[in-house]
Amino acid sequence: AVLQSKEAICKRVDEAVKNVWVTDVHTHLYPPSFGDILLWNVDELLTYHYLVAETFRYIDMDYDAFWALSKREQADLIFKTLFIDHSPISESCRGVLTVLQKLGLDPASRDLAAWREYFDQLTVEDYTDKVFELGRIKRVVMTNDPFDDLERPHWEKPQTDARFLAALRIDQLLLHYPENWEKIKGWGYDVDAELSIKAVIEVQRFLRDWAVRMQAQYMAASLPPAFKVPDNTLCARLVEQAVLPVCREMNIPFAMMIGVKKLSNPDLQLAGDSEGKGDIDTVEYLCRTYPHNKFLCTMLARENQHELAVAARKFRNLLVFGCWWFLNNPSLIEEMTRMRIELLGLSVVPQHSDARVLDQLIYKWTHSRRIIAKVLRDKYCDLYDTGWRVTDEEIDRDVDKLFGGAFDDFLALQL
Ligand code: RAT
Ligand code: ZN
Repeated sequence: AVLQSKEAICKRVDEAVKNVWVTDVHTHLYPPSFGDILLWNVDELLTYHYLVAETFRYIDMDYDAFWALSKREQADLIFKTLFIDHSPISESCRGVLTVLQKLGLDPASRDLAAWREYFDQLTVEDYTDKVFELGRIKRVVMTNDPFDDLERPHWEKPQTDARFLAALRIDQLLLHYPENWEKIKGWGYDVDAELSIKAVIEVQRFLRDWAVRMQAQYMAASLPPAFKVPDNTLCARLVEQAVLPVCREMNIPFAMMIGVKKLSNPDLQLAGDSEGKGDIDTVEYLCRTYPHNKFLCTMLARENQHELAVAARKFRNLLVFGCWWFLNNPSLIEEMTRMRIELLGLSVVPQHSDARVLDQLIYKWTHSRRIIAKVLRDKYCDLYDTGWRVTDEEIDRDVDKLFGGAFDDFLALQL
């Protein structure tokens, strides 16, 4: 039906965004069958590395002393520091409270012991169902690293939980080939230190084997600000000579997550990475030179966002996704989502969760849905002012695109 007022439009947008089942294109989650490497519960929520970094803003404890604490002790300290000694107004702190609230626990109680008891009574299988239901999550794409000794054994047999799709993560190959080529050789691929032509063919075979085994939706890497192609580096050669040919042959995208300065402060461990501005010319070079390859891209610097959206206007083989990591904050999500929709319409994936802890699916999507709905309300109301009229079905269709449809279309695209 045609929507005849702005009030009706806003109501429909809110409903559509609240109800849509999400495809989350980048997470660090695993199916329950993978056991302990799937993180969940309130202690994991509190010890999320975003909160660890924030805690060190306030405490003078030695880094080593913090890392020597048990997980539960770390969680206690983080809770005391970020929630009791100060009000939890940062986005990551607020996220913990949204999760508790949505689970039906009472944030006002400040009763960490009671919250722990709640989680102690759950099985991971039931809890996974519950989180997917509460968050209205259809599917999540994982981060699957064949170099991870804890994860690799789980791929000896096929993964059958259809809610969890794989992504072949290749940071270790692209950025640490000198440290890793002997490992690859040990797995039966005839590679060498200098990356000879024969080794390139073998790296291709390695990538193909893993992409097939995992049924990878895409290959992905998190890359430094200085990531540059073409270049006479092992990384650039691997991208052009091994990754892109196999991606093309399998018609899967290469996802570039550009702008991480790894271990800017090593004492913070996983929480120690920083960000820097990346090189958009590399993204444009790749899209132009490999028009039959597909590229997913997200960049970590706010300063890259406009040029990245412009690049996507130039190249249909580029799909921009998510407000990554330090950008996953309400003010920046709103700014980026507005700009992207203004430049790219519905051909964008506005958000991914990057959830490392299962429970985070709940808050990351609750918070993001609200902001995306706000932006959409404005955009449809601006349309209304031109005299154009939309139907409720059209709003549903558009929302579906933003929360998964555009990603599915891109995966299916044959160039
Ligand atoms: O957002 C994060 O949790 C980061 O630590 C990274 O995992 C980043 O998203 C990545 O995938 O490298
Ligand atoms: Zn990530």
